[in-house]
Amino acid sequence: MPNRITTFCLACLGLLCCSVSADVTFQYYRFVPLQLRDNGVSMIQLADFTFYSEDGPLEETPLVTNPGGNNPDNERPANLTDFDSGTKWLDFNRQALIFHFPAPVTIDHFGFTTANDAASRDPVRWILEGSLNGETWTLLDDRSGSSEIYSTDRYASYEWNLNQVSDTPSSTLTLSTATISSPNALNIATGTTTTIHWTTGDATTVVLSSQNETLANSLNGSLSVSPTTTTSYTLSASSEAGTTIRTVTLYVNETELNPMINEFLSDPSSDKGLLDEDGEPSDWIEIYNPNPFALSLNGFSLTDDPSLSSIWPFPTEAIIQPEEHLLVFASSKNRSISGEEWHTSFKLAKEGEYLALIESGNLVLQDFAPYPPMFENASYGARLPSEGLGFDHFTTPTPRAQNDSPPEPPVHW
Ligand SMILES: [Ca+2]
Ligand SMILES: [Ca+2]
Ligand SMILES: [Ca+2]
Repeated sequence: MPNRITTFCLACLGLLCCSVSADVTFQYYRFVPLQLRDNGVSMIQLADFTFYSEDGPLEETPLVTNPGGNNPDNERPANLTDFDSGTKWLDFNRQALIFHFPAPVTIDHFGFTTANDAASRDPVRWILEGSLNGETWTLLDDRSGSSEIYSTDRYASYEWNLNQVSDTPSSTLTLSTATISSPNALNIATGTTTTIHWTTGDATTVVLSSQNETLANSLNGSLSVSPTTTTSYTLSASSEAGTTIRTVTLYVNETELNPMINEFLSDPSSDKGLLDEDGEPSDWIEIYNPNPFALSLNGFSLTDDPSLSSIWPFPTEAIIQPEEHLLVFASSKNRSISGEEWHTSFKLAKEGEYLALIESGNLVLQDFAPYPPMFENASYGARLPSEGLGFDHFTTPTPRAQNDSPPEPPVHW
């Protein structure tokens, strides 16, 4: 039996809404077919039926039942969850499917794959419901009046949004001073004026609070605060669809650790690894912020010049968020526009050369004088603290992410 799967771009077809996803969590899902492609047919079939979270298909396998159904021996409901379009479920009676998961699962859409032969047996109108107990059902997707007819292609996969589920409120929460802002956390000296800004969308109730004290209830706004000790602020935006919560922390007089060069790569190959916005392989440098609060990189520079006379400064608006791994391409393309990809004015020599992170006034915060020879597509980076201090070669580079464990050095290194 053929096992070809065609997946359609549903954003193009308008079937799957690609805006903010609306999650629901249930232990039972019930698919009730209401009409097949050929309205005179009572025999339904599908090859696969899949539930998706934001991260992709769910890994949990539900128990699938088809109460009142009449299935041929080798075309049982369990064939729907084997991720094999060559096996199918067929029901002569066009009854509902119930998917019973071992525990509640969160989904934001679902999909199915059509089976072999008769396209007349494809469902074109249905409802999908969710339940926590298998008895009380909530309508999630209602295609009872649908006139959308999809392709008659066989073994084609379709994904469907939940058209009865409202999006939970959107919201933003930001801390800012005159020089820096962050949606996560800032560190201030006592007395620094700090402003909390917030916006919400689709919310009916908004509470900005700190230490169980309500500070504001407006949908959007800003508020100046001046705590004397480290304080967290929480924005809770609610509607009938649910509640969205965001939290920011204002650290006061915390010790700041310097940002650091955490990893770099100097010998990229064109057939694998990271490409820049021009689609070209490039050297790169990863900067890490070890603090739980954002830092400004205004005044910081990178250089490969041991005399420090030729440097590449970060944009004045540059901010590195808490524990962020920020990437700068070392391409010599010299680009430093805020909000765009950053490229130093120099490249990194693979035989090893000088590299430094410097602060204003040519204060060298960290340097390699020089770094050792590099290997193709291997990076050089800081070991994880659990693996001891110092730098090592990594055969699996991790741009914009925590460094991997370094491999045992091969004999030829
Ligand atoms: Ca199957
Ligand atoms: Ca160089
Ligand atoms: Ca990394």
